Amino acid sequence: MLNRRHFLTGTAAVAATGALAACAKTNNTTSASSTGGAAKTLTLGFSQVGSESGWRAANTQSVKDAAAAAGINLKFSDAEQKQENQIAAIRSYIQQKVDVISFSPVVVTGWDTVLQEAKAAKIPVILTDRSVDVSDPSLYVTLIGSDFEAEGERAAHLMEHVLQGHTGPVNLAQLEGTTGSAPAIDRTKGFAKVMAASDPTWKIVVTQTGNFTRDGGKQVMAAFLQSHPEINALFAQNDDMALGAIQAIEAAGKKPGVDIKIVSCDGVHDGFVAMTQGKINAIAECNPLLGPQLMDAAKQVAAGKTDLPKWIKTKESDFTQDQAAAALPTRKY
Ligand code: GZL
Ligand code: ZN
Repeated sequence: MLNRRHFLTGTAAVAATGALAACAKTNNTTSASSTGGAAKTLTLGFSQVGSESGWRAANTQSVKDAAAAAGINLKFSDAEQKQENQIAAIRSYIQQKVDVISFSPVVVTGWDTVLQEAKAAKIPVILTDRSVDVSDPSLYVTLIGSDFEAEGERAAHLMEHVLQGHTGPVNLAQLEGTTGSAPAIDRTKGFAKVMAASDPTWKIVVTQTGNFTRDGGKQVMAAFLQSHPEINALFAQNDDMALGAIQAIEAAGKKPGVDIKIVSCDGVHDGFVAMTQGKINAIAECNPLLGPQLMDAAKQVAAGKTDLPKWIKTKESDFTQDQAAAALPTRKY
């Protein structure tokens, strides 16, 4: 196998025999690769929240699969739900001079400084999944993610649907997502907005974070049932906390989906299975498959396009128990 130097000499020899076209093509390729002019592989630095839920696992897989399919060199880090780990990861991507930085911010605040460092380093930033509260919106190019306030409203409408024909008071428990995260803040807001306009006898008697994990949902729901035995409806802000709460409800000798109606967000596989078992009554889907849109956006910003929409909203829908069995076989996550 000729090494590169010999090969280049060979190419020059071909030029001498007048096969200019072949040589020009080869030279172009050679000269391009020797000057690095050929299409450079794009390097994307991605900081993921953690691995707290089935949604997160599906989101991570989507990012990795889409990077591979797009021929993008992905540097991936898992922050274990700690903001300081995400900030450190973003700083390391800046030092490595990646072409684009992307992350799903665990909470909405505390990003101005590190995003100003990325801006100073002229590295464009794309948000996925969750948004940030920053003083200067130019600190990121676009957010690819869901409308969480709409998800909260959708969940409340699903709860109305599930409670149709219910007589007597509705005593709601709410399991909130990670404190300070965009989904927790906005799902809470959206759910409350519809509740306020709904039947005044409905009230949220207790609300607390379960940090988007199954264990969190189980522990907090067990405590809820101790302090509020009158609970007959639960809004869990993700399926994993609903699945944990189901364990606590059953341990307390009650039937989830019957004695306590349950609506959650996400629509992961196990959430659909719980609906087919009659344990979750309805789910407001939150689509984790953001990878392909992220890679498209990364290629565009790397090519200098900066006029992307500030928010690329994710498409998603709602599911009730009766639709779950039919939908399950074709679910992608
Ligand atoms: C929502 C995402 C949330 C999911 C949870 O887009 O940020 O975080 O609802 C996940 O399952 O942990
Ligand atoms: Zn309504």
